[in-house]
Amino acid sequence: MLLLAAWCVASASVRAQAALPDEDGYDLWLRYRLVSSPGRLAEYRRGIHAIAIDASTPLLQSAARELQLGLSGLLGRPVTVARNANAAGVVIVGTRRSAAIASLGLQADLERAGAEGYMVRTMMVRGRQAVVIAANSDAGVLYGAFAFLRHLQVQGSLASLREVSTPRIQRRILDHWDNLDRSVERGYAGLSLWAWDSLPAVRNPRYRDYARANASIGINGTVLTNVNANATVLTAPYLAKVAALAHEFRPWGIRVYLTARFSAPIDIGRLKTADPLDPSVRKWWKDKTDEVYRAIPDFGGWLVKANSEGQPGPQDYRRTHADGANMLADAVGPHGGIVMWRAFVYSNEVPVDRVRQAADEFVALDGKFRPNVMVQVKNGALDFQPREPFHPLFGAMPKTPLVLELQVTKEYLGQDTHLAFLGPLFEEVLDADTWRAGRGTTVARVVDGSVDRHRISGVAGVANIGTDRNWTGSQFNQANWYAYGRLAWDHQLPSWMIAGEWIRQTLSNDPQVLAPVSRMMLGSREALVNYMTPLGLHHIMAEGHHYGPGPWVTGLNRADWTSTYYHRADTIGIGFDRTATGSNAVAQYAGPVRDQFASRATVPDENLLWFHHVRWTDRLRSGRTLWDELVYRYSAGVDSVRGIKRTWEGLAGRIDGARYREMDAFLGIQVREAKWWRDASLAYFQTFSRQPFPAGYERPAHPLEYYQRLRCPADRTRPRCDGV
Ligand code: GCW
Repeated sequence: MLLLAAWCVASASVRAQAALPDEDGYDLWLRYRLVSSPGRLAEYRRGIHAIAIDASTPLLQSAARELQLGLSGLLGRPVTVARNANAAGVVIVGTRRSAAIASLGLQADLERAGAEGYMVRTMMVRGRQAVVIAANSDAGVLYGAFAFLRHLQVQGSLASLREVSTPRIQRRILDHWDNLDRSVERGYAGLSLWAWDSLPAVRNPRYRDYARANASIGINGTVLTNVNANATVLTAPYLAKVAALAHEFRPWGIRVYLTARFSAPIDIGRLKTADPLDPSVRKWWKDKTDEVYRAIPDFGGWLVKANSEGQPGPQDYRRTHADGANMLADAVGPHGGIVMWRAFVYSNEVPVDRVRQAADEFVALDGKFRPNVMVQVKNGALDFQPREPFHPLFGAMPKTPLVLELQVTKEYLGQDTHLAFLGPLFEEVLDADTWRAGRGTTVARVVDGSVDRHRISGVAGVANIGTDRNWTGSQFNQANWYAYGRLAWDHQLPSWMIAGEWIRQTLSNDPQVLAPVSRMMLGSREALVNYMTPLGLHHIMAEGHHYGPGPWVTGLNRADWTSTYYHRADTIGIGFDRTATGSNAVAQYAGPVRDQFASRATVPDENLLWFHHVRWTDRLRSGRTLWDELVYRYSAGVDSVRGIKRTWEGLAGRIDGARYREMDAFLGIQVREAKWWRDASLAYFQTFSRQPFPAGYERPAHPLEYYQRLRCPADRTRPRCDGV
């Protein structure tokens, strides 16, 4: 009898859940579905009736439009704009200059909100309960509107609503590595969103949705073009197209930036040289920049990759990076623009250690840049690996504002298919302590400018966005775009909170979904580190596309593009000695950090093989030998992914079928490929260690040659690796 009752309940709830309509993910986290908690819905319906806003500017119109759209969806009834701010249940929205806000005595909160921040609060206004969204600028109001909607989407209480927030970093930018032929370098989500052929005539509604999504998480800039740049974008016809995009983005507070190809004066300007000290070159850039500002008055500035991986640059003329950056800075300076000059450089000669080079070249230039130049530094000194120690430049250039460059697109982390929530990776970098000005000189505080009192600050995320209906290639990859924006706004937000917000807004407020999906997401990056590159291993991916395992890759033209260069496995041990007995890259860190990494006694296991060559038989903290620990970690990674997949299977029926199946299929790929990574890597490293697999661990399914023969696709239009 009891059993029967339980069966009835179970089948009834499955029936109810089966009714969830399919979704394609297009709405991202701006998915304003009816509030699912009856209690909260009733509270919101009692407390929210109309919006009072003087939508006299484009940004305020955006705020009004979004509030109407969002509130109507969440409350399940139309919420309209009312002129009268005196009725109960009005959401009063405006800047401190608007009459409705000015009289409310909000000075203290508004002070804290700063230029771009906001305050959102439930309070009594002339004897009636109201919600107030106020800011010092139109952009602040827009961010406040999104914050209010987010609060309702996660079903927070209206009664206790009181939030004041201000961004810690000024320029919160997405970098698109989008080419003019619409291919996207390291893009795994279809084509570039920018349809250059049909611009400026056709304004795809997607441009606006892109801007809305960014504004909702506080992103305020976008670099439209690849750092491997094409000067054609600087010609008049293309500038008209860029201006059209800027026009679509402007009402959402998003500024446009472009990449400047250093040889543009030659490529499109008919000059013989691009020497930054040549007067004709300087004039060319000044004139070109003036032309850009005529088309786009709020143009943000230039992003430049120079003398790196074959890109032209000032060193072609025996000038320095500072000479190049300063020339462009002088051109944008009068317009209020900035230059973001990338530090991702490594020489063509292949020196002792590629990870040393950025600091070797840039530290001496500290203090030599114009005030409107920022040097843009990747989170680690190599290249967006699943885990890297923080880039030493963050602890070495006090006089230069540094932009932190993060990669949202997961070039080395399973690309479109593998679930790897990057919140914990971003957080790890931001919280890393450089010790440059004593304890607590974290990367976050260097980048937000507070340590050195810089007047400008910035952060950049290499976008994972394309024309795929779900924007990012996989549903879960949306969470990385979201996490990037939230941390760019406030680098103190913990990942678990960001994951929770995203899940509630995007998937479900059901606690039975929230807890397991949070666990899946928060453990996913560490799982990936374990099955790809545990213990500080790095750059052992297959060549070129960087998708599957390729620890055996060797003998390419450039040694520092091969795996053997990085892991240095031999019969004695494995790992790159970056201490004084090796490349001494560790000396680029401030004293306490250098000492911690340089000593085998104190280096964290996570970075062990990044800094040390370790004997196969040495014992680690766990008590296991290095070889046994490798087997253990690789296997733990695979087990974690299997666990993630099982957790997901338990959610069938609680998430709409379309998204459930898509994520499930990707997790199936991830389980197979995590095992492929483990088996291939261990089969290969075992040829050096010549140690047996410890008891109780699965042996690789195939001999090493099998994995070495597999040919993997460079893009997703071809089938995945056969035989994995
Ligand atoms: O991560 C590497 C990528 C290149 C990229 C380069 C860079 C845009 O493999 O595709 O080029 O870094 O950041 O410049």
